[in-house]
Amino acid sequence: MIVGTAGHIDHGKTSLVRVLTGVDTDRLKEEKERGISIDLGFAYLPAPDGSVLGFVDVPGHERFVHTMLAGAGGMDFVVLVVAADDGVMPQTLEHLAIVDLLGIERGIVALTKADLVAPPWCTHVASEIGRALSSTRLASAPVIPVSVVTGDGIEELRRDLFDASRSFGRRAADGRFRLAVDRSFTLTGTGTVVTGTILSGRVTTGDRVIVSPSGLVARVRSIHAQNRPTDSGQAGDRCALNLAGDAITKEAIRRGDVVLDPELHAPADRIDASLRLLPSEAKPVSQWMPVRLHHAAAEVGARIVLLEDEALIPGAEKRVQLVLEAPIAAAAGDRFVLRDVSAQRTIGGGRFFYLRTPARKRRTPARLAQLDALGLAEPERALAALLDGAPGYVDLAEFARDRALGHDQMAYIVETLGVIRVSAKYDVIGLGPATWLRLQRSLLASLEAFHAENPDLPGIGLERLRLQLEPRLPAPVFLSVLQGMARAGDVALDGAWVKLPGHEVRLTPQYERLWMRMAPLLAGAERFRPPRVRDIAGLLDVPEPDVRCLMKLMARMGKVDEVAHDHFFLRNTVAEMVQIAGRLSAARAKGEFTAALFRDQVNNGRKVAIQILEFFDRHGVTLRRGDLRRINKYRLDLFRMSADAATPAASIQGREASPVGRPDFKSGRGREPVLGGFDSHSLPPRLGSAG
Ligand SMILES: Nc1nc2c(ncn2[C@@H]2O[C@H](COP(=O)(O)OP(=O)(O)OP(=O)(O)O)[C@@H](O)[C@H]2O)c(=O)[nH]1
Ligand SMILES: [Mg+2]
Repeated sequence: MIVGTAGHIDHGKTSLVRVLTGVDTDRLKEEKERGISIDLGFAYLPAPDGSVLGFVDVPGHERFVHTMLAGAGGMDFVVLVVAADDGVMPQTLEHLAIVDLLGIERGIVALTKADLVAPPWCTHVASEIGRALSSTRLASAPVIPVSVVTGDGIEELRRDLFDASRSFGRRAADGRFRLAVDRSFTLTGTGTVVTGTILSGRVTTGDRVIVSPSGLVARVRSIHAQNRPTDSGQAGDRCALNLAGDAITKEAIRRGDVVLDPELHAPADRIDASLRLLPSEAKPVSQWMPVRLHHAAAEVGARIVLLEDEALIPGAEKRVQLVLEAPIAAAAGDRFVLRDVSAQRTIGGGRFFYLRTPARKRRTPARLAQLDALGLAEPERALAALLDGAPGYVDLAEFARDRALGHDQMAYIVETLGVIRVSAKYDVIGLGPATWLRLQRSLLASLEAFHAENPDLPGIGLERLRLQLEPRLPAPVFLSVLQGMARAGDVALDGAWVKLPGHEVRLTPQYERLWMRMAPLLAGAERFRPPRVRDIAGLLDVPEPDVRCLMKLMARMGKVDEVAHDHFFLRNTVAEMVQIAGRLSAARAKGEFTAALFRDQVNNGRKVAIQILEFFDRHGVTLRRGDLRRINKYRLDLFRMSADAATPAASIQGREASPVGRPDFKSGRGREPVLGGFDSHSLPPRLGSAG
C-alpha cells in the first residue's frame, strides 16, 4: 500500500514520516536550509505481516501544489496532517480537495503538534476538521492527535496504518503495465533509473517497455519494488526500474512520463472527460477556458470545451472535452485534477473516459450517447453499451488499449458479451451478436433484391453494397466480413462484385430471343470469321447498339470474346483456335510459327488471322518475336472450352439463382456465430458452421 501525506505547510508531515519510518525525506540542501519540503520524499516501513508500506511525503507550500499532485497520483491511502496549533488552513483544504478529486477514499487525519495545545483545543480543531471532511470521501476518517515530541499517538497511528494495509491488500494487477515516473536519475555502475508507482499490470525484468509519450524503447534491466530488489513489480508497488535502451538517459525521461507496455503507447491530446467544478470556485467554467491539467505525475496546459448548453457551475459535474497542449499517456478511467493557469488554485477534476475524441461532431445525439457508454467505469458495461449504440461496432483493440486491459480481461469480456470479432488489416472490430445477425440478414437481402432488379448484372459493387448496410463498416473490415461469408459459402466474391453463390447473369427475355438468333451466326463453318456487330445488326435487322450491348453482356458471362473492336468470337471458338495455334507450335522446330501458317489453318483471311494472333499476344497466349510466334504453354488453358459448346444459348436457360448454401435464419439451426478468442490472428467470423 502507498501512503501519502497531505496538508498545509509546516504542519509536520515530514516529521511524522520520519518518526514512523526512521527516514528523513527532506534530503535537499535547500530543504534543510529553509526547513520546508520542496520535492517529493520517499520512505518505506516494513509491516509485521511481511508486506512493506511505501510513503510519499509531499510539500505543503502553496507554490508546490503541482509537486504534491505528482505524488498524490500514486496514493492508496492518505494521512492528512493538520497542526493542532494552527488548525485547518488553505492547503489543508486544497490538498483535501485534490485527494478527493483523485478518488482516494481511505485515510486518517493526524492532528500533529498535539503537545503544543491543551486537549480541549484539540477537540475544537478536530470538529473543525470534521466539517472540512464532511463533503468528501474521507468523511468518516478517524482523527488521531499525535506528537513527534512526546511520541503520543504515534504507536496508535502506526497500528492503524498496518491494519489499513492488511485490509487493503494489493491492487489488482490484471491490466497492462503502466508506471508513472516521478524521478529519473543515473546511478553509477547501474545506469538510468526511473522511479514511480505502478498504476496497473505488472513488470518483469527483461520486459520491453516504451516511455510514453516520447516513444523511447527500453528494456527493464533490474527492478526494486517497495525498496527491495526483485524480478517483478505489480500495481500499487513503488518501483525503481533500471532501464537500458539506445536513447535512454536520465534527461530523456522526465517526471510525468509513463513507462508502459508497448501495446499501450498511444498518446492522447483530445480527451472526453467528466469534470466536477469545486464548490469553492467563484465563477462557472467558460468555453475554451485555459487550465493546467494534472494527470498521474504529468502536468500540461489544456483548454476546456463545454459539450452541453448549460454552464458548468461551481459544485456541478458535466461532460467536457479537454484539448491538451501536448499529448499525455493516459487511460480511460484515469482521474485528473485541473488548476488555474497561474497555478494558484485547484479548480476541479474528474475522470477521463475517451482518449480519441474527434475534433468535429462533438454534440450530435449519437456522439453524446456514445459518451454515456464511454463514461461507464466498468469495462464490460461500457463495451455492451458501446456495441448497442452508433456506429454499431467497436474498435476492440483501441478499447482494450485505452483502458489498459490485459489480454485475458478482454477475452473474458468479449466472450461474456458474445461479441463477434472481425479482424482486418490493422483493425479488430467487434459487433454485438444481434447487430451481426442483422448485418448478415440485410446483406443477403440486399443481394437478393439487387439480383432481382438486375438479373443481367453479375453482382453488386463491393463499395455500393457497403454503403447500403447498417452498420457501415470500414472498408477493410467489410471486405473481411465478405471473405468470411464467402468461405462459409454464404456469398460469392468475384473481383469487385459480390453476389449470391447461385446467381448467374440472366438475359432479359428480349435479349434471350435475340441471342437465339445471333448465336448461330457465330457458330458453324463461319466461326473463325464471324460477322461483326454492324453486320449482325444488318443481317437480323436490329439496332446496332442492341447487338453490341448483348455481346458485351455475353462477354462478361464468358460466352464470347471481343477479339478486335466490335468483333466477337464464341469463347469455344477462341479455345479451339488456341488449340490450333498450340498444335502448330508443337509441330515446328523451336515451336515458332508465322501468321500465314495460322491463317491457312483457320482460313479466315490475313487481316482477321493477325487480329486473332494479336489478341492472343495481349493475353500472353502467344509470345511474339518479329514475324514469328510461339505458344506460352502456361496460358493454354486461358480460354477453356466449355461443356455446352454446341448450344451456347442452352447454358443461359434454366439456371436459377439456387438457394444452395444460403443460411436458414428462420430455423436458426447450426447458425451460431463462430467466435474466436481475443487475438489478432483469428479468422474473420463466419455466419455459421454447416450443420
Ligand atoms: N512541537 C512539535 N513540533 C513539531 C511536531 N511535528 C513537527 N514539528 C515541527 O514543525 C516544523 C515543521 O515540520 P515539518 O515536518 O517539516 O512540516 P511539513 O509539514 O513537512 O512542512 P512542509 O513539508 O514544508 O509542508 C518543524 O520545525 C518540526 O520540528 C510536533 O508534533 N510537535
Ligand atoms: Mg515536509
